[in-house]
Amino acid sequence: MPLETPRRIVTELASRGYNAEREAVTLLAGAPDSQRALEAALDSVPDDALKLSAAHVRATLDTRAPASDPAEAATGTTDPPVSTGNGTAAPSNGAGGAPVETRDGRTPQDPPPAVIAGDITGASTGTGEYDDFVRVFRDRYERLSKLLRGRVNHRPTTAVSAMPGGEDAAVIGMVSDVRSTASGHWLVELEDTNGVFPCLVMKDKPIADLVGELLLDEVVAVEGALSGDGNILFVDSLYFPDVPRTHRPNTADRHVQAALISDVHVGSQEFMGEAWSRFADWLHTAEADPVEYLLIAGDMVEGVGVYPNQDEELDVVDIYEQYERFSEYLKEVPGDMEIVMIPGNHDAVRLAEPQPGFDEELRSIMSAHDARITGNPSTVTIEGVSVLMYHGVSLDEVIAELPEEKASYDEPHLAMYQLLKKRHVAPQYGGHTRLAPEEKDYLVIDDVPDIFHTGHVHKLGYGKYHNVLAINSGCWQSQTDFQKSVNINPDCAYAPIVDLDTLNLTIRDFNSSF
Ligand code: D5M
Ligand code: FE
Ligand code: ZN
Repeated sequence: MPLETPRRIVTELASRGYNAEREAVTLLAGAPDSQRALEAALDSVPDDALKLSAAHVRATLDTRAPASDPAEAATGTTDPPVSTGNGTAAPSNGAGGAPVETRDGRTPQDPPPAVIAGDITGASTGTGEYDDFVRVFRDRYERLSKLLRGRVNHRPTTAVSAMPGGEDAAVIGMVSDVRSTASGHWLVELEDTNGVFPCLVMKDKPIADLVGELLLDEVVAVEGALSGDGNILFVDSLYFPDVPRTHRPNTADRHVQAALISDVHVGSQEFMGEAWSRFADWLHTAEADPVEYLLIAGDMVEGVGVYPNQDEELDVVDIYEQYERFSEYLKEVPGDMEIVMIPGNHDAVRLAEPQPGFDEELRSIMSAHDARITGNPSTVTIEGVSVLMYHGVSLDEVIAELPEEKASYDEPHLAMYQLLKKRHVAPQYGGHTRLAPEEKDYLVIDDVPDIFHTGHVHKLGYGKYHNVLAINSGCWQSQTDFQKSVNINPDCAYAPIVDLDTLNLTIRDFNSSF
């Protein structure tokens, strides 16, 4: 019966509070009496251990007894067993005994740790005062204008105001207003650190189409000619900070994969526990052997009081219990995978962005898997590939503000392209997206990532923008009453799997049994 033994082992270990390495499960599944082997292994684990390692199992298994065929038992397939390092190779690898542990407790098979940048956790200094907002917007302007300076020969708005009419001029500014004039042209006000300058985009120019992409507070550059009186700039060209078309993404130098998911929503009545377990079971199979990383882009739990009347659809009403439950589901995931998690708007951290990672109390609840917990957004580098992880609340805004063909719930990756183009994960301040003013603007995309990973809108969408792989990862929560009322059809129980060596993507569907 496919997967039954490993699945039972994983479930049993999880119910007893243990998370297990894939290889440990494979070894147990291959033992002549799996149940006895499991008991023996657990007896041998130190009291404070949370993870059952292959070394623990091997130490208690009588490896001289002929095991049936661990690879087959583990995968449930009849394919010829491939020596993947988690199956037949392990008990007979000749090296013998437990793998050597390095000083930090990692074994040689463990994936190298992820490197994290741009994490606000523990670095928050903002007090929410007016001055803090001035500072963060100034920082945004400084950093984004730097990206535009090579493209236009701009001057400060005060200098442009002093120029005689009719001359060519360029301005780099934050969009402070966009409105249409009586004759259907567009008046765009750009603000820099000196002042504001009005720019007119004529409706019959090809660039008029770009005005539809503008969001308030984003930074752009314009070029054109001043009016006769010098009071307005007639725009000929409009530039976004953007990702260079020549961008060449980094790739891993070995075959290794990452699963990119989000929006688990444990604690909601609509959380799809069975689909989750199918996903976790699959991760224990030989086919998933290269999947060494699991990235979760926010909304681990359903939370409480996030939306009006949300309590009517809660399965678990206590927020800590929701995290306990989430932690149990996380234990089903192979213990030797490296997990990186950022919070979302349903999680128990401050709502304003940048959001810090989970606090100590929540970390201790989710400690079993030793996941890397970081802020929203964060850039995580795994195997040399940088992944910008952002939950995605601003996507609602981008989709609401932009024309359907430029961003929609059916094509959420197009909205992600807009964020890359604006080089900011949440350009518009004051709508859905709340901003916590910090020392600097953590939401600026300084370095172009190789992969951009978001969630939040519960729709699967992916594509490449100037060679950056953008993935919006869907969810593990079936349609809620609210979503039904507004006609949102979520994409549930899909796991996008990225080859880090090629950046190719495979979508795995866990909606039904194998
Ligand atoms: O949000 C999932 C998606 O559904 C996201 O696009 C927002 C939208 N959503 C869900 N519930 C509501 C309510 N009550 N009001 C407005 N928008 C909503 P998530 O935050 O991940 O549940
Ligand atoms: Fe969500
Ligand atoms: Zn969300």
